[in-house]
Amino acid sequence: MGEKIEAVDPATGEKVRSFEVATDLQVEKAFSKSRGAFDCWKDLSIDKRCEYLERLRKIIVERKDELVETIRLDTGKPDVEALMSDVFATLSMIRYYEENAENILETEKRKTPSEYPKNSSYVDYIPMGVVAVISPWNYPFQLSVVPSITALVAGNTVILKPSEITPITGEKIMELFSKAGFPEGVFQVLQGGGRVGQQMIEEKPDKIFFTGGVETGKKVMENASKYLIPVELELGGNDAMIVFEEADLERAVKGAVYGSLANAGQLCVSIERIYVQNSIEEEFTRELIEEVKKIDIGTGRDVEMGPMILEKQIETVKDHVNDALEKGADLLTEIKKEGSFLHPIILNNVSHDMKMIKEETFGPTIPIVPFESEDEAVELANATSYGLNASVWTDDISKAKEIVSRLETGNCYINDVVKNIGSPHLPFGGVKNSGIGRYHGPEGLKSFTETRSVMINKNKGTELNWFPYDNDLYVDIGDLIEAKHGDVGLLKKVKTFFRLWRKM
Ligand code: TXE
Repeated sequence: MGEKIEAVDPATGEKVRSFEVATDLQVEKAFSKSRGAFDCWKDLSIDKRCEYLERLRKIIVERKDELVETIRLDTGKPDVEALMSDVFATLSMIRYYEENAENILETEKRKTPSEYPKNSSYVDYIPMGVVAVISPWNYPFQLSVVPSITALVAGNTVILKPSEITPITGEKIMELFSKAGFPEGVFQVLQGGGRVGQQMIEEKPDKIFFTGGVETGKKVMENASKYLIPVELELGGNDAMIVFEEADLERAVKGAVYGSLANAGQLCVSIERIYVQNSIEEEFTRELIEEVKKIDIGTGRDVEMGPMILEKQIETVKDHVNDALEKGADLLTEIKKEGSFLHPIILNNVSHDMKMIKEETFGPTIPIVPFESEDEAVELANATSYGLNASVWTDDISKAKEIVSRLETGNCYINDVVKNIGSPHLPFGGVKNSGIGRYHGPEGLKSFTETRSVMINKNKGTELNWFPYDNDLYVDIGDLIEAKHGDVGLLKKVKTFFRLWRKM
């Protein structure tokens, strides 16, 4: 009997199904199949690859309700959350590639330096090979399918390892890709946990796209470094929300509640810390407490917050809350846990020596910290090892942009939260401990390619820089340096170029 993983419904704690974990031999075979499939897939035109994407998009649209049910079984998240943030966000990304991939990846003409006469230059974006996508449990559909289709449209083949916490969604993804008719071996799913992920790295993929925790991300990078495999890491966040006194208070409160509690806080871009200007702190906090009372907890269509997906995560939340309370924070809501459903936890009097502020809690906690000045707000927001997303709230957009320019984050939202990650046009990724690399947008698509630069020389005869080296060449190069980079007049420049042109 092989190793198994159990799919557990987080809402009930009941085991739903068990899955066979991929053996080392299966991992090896999957890679060899993927390499075989790459030979044909890489040669397809982008247009042709997009036909597969289009078929996949249509199938996802047709089966969206069934997908929501699958995601619910794995995560317990509210139906709207699954439909909007897993299904809709993925469809937008597919459509974006259908409409833009060809343009983004087309051969680009580049300038050629004047000392290379009769030369021309261009850049090609070429497929890398087999891409390993290792994905997490919080958005098991979006965070698996988006990197996978990005790699595929760029001409790579993909092996996806979904999180061992959400294998049902992983299986469903494979079913959808098969239905869309992707050629055998172009896209495969391997079920399993860390051991399978590690084994995949040993098979030396040509790129690894990892989404998950910082510690695991470091391990992935360390293992990949043995073979110099390029690694893209989408890790956690500790996102700050900065609310200035002139902001629309009602909107900011509602935004804070959504940003902190969407997916029960199990979201890499969830609001983890709220900094509120002194003068409005009291009113903001009072309204926030009232707004949080409106949140319905449970599963299905008309609830806002589902269960914690992973038991281990409940322990992290408890640990962060206890640490804050021991260090003097005030609890503004009751701590309530029903099964794996946690109720929102609002705290004030929190400080930067508490885990809740320093680390990623990944749960439904809302710590509020007052600030006096713009400088203080920026300093507090940057006082973390993470740098994923942040939001700035004020009616004064120039002021907001100035604040944003001083924040150490990969992404920022002015007067809103979270959904900037859903724009396919914008690159997304973190700085500091939040990761390495960008996906989404043109930058993200290109990151799944190798850049090949090409120069063509239509010159006849010999070249100025070729052997032999002698004093004449030394003088010529010296003159060229003066003409190109020195402070000489136009006439001297033209004369030098005219003299050397014939030798180039
Ligand atoms: O994820 P892991 P965990 C954060 C969140 C959470 C913490 C840890 O704070 O508390 O990360 O979560 C695979 N080689 N986020 O431990 O372990 C694993 O099987 C290769 C933020 O549950 O990072 C899974 O497929 N792969 C994040 C994937 O890595 C390995 C979302 C992620 O699991 C491996 C999730 C190994 N050695 C958690 N070990 C976000 N950015 O949204 C494990 N894996």
